Amino acid sequence: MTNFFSRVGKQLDDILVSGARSSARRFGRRSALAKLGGFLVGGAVVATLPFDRGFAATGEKPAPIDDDKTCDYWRYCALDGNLCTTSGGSKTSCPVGAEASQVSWVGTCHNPGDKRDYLVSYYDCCGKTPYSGAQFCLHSKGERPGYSMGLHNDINWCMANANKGYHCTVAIVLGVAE
Ligand code: ABN
Repeated sequence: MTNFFSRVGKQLDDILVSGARSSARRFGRRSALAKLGGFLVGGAVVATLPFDRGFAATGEKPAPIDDDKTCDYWRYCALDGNLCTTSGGSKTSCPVGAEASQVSWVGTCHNPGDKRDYLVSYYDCCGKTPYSGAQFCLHSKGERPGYSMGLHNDINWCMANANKGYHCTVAIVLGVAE
């Protein structure tokens, strides 16, 4: 009887030991480390892929540089006023019922499309009240303090027109800045 119990006990031991070994092989420290290593290497490779992560900082995609309805459009670099593209006109023409100012402000803007600098003239469109839904932009590249009017761009250029009411601003490219 004692022999019987000791044989059964030995068989149970063998079963438990072999089960423990097999589970150590499957779920053991080395196996877990190997899997963790795989995840880390995979994560590092994905992190180095050349995705556009610009939106991560702001939470939104950057405005396209060729969208002339946004302040980021390249030729608006020295424009201080309402965009005519959002006031019923275009980037080069005043809306119906408004006329271009007699005088203007000139800036030098870099066009990332062809990597060249251009002289841009900002004419105000006059004779109409501003459109309430217009996009207002405040860019002052090249502007100097307003001790002299010609150095400052926060000016109503409709001042020389018969009708001095400001409506919006257009941006005319005059030529390449040498
Ligand atoms: N040049 C745009 C503008 C108009 C009125 C006042 C300030 C600036």
